[in-house]
Amino acid sequence: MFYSKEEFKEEFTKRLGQDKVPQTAYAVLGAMMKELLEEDWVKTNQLYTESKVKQLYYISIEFLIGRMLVQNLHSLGIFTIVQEGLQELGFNLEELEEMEPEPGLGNGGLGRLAACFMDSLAALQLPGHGCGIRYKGGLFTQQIENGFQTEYPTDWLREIEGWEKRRDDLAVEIPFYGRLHPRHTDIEWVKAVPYDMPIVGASGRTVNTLRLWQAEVSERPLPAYKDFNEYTLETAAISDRLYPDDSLVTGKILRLKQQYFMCSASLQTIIKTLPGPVHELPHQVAIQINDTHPAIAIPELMRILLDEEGLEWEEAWNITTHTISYTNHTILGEAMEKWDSHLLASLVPRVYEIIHEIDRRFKEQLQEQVLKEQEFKKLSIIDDGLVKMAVLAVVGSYKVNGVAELHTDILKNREMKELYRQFPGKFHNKTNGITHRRWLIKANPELTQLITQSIGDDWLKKPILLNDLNKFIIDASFQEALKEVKRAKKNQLIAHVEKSWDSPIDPLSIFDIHIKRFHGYKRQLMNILHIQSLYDRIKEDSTYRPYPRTFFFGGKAAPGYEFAKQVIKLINVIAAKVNQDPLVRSHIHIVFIENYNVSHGERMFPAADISEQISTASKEASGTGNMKFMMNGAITLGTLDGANVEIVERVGKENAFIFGLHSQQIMLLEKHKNYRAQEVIEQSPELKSLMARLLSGELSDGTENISFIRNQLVDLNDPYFVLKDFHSYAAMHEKVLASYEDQGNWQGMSVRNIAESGIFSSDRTIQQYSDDVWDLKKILNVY
Ligand code: NBY
Repeated sequence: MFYSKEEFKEEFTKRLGQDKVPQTAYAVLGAMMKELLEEDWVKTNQLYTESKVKQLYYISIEFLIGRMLVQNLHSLGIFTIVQEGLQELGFNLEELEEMEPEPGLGNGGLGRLAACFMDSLAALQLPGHGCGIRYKGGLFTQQIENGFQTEYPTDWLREIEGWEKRRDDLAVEIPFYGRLHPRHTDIEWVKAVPYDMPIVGASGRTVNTLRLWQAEVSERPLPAYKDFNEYTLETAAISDRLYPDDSLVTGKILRLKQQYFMCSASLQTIIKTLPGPVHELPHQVAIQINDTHPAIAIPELMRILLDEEGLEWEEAWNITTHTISYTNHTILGEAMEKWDSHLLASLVPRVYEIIHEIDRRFKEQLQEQVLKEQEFKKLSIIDDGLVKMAVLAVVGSYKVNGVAELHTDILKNREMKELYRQFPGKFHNKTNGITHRRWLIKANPELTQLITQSIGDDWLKKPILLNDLNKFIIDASFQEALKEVKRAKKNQLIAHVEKSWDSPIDPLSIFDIHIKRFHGYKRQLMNILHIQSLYDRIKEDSTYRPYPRTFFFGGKAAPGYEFAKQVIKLINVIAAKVNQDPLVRSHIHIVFIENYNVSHGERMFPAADISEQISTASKEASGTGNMKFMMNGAITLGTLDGANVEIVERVGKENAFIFGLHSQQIMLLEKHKNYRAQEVIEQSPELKSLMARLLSGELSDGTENISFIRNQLVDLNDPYFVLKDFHSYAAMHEKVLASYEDQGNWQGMSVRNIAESGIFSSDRTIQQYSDDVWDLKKILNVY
């Protein structure tokens, strides 16, 4: 269609006609790109079908893909010609990009990981696809009103035509409810219609598919007792919106419906389109379940194999447990999914019957061993009227992994030690990664250019080659150029933020950034308490005049998570005070980024000097923001938690700011229950004063409810060790300031971080999954 800038301009102008407004330009560009990738998409699919290669299906309740326009331009290799061509025609690509609604189909790290994996699979030319839900409403839009988070529905499907293609021809029917015996009757069928999104590989012509399912009313008859209106509403609700909870599991029937809907639709399709006999499934297909949300795929696959394919139990079980593998993303107890047996039995009676049988057989097998009662309980899939999805996921998978070395060790030695003892060979680690194409090449073209000028462009395809930058650590001119890039990215961020933030931001200040979901264990509270202590010190000590710092916060709290919402409020209250104080504001400044999402992230990671990764050690399974910061040259200020451990291993302790209790120490304190927050407060005059004023409401503006924070720190005995780690955190901040003064050393640290970040590309992660778990073969789409 077009191969040069001139051809692009000609075609674009022709299609645009007289309607030269940005909306039309966006639509025209989108349509041209869809046409451009269509042929490769069709060819990729043909190739996969005809060559009968093994294919991966990555099932996830979330895919936080972010905007696709510019990403796809990069992948198609036409970014520059389109950008320049548009400019010459009087359009601004950045402005057009802003028109694309943000597909926020995820909460945080887990959903974003799925999106990075899609990108890497296509880039590595591996046959792997995503299966998920086409939520009409993505994650809520956050607004800060009077300092409080308020939530508004997000309608990403509005107005503008997206990248997807509806496939009515591939719709399937999902069975809910009904009675089982003598056969399954009175079923309430729901139609699942796929919307396919192209995932364009960066090199070559691989275009994989992200298939998102939408729930619609079925044409099949309803059971006599069911009211049609009720049925219609219930059906639409299934793909209506994403659950905004990233940590707390509530046993809501709608969530279970979503899970089963997505799994059944995906599995039915996989089985229907198998190129060979069903007993060869494990050689033709790998299914990865992203956390336990799709764990119901295990009994659902059994159901299909038993009831629809007519296999015997043993063979069906053998096939299932050689096809499905499971990734765990959390050890937080409250995030472990447990479903009420009655709920499952009513919603998906046959599936529940199968779970029951899986549990019965597993327990029978366990009877042959001598096990303590406690151990037996831990190994039970059904226990106390609840179905423990993590146990089901381990028993029904051939591989189980954690997402960072520390996290996997904790699974093996603590959280899942009984299961690990039963299945030692199943457990393995796959440290997370991020796609350097979005988080470096797209988000930071300035840095990309500097790197390429310095080490050539092989690293674009082999990010591990970023290692070559190590030779520039003490290179003054490289350091100077790097500083220039950082300055440019800070100014771009400021230009973007200042529209909505009314106090001016100092581009020469240290940008200290804490962006992620709000949660107790992520300890945004520790950060803001520390800032308050800096404020106090500047006020009280006329000799303390620290180098200017801007503290950025961004992130959403689950709507029902009151404590997290009060922390957001506290940050905004303290921000208002700090930012309007003439003495203080030239030293410290606070910015709260409203409605933090992927697009904000793309502007923030490149502008950061300091990456706040301060979770309570052992609680953050991996973290992936830490990698995005590192790749953009920010230095980690963090605990030895999740993938921070591996980041520090690579860059060396001298190139990070590490503080706080270690995971072993935290776990011991938790086990022996001998931590006393009150004692910590008593021993520290600083904390004592801070806490007294905080809890008396002196730091409040009168509208927040400080009792949630009091409850957490005092009544609940500070479960995330905010007070315990406070001083070592504060001391490390002082070290940051001191280090920043030596710019030569600082820039060297920054180079070192970039140079070591290649290993954290999701290309590495995906290659490891492929080698160790999925056994995929690279397929070249040449024709
Ligand atoms: O997964 C995150 C972990 O906290 C983080 O450490 C890790 O890096 C990342 C990728 O492995 N977990 C996470 O983001 N979890 C969720 O967002 C989530 C979403 C939905 C539900 C539970 C958790 N849910 O119950 O539906």
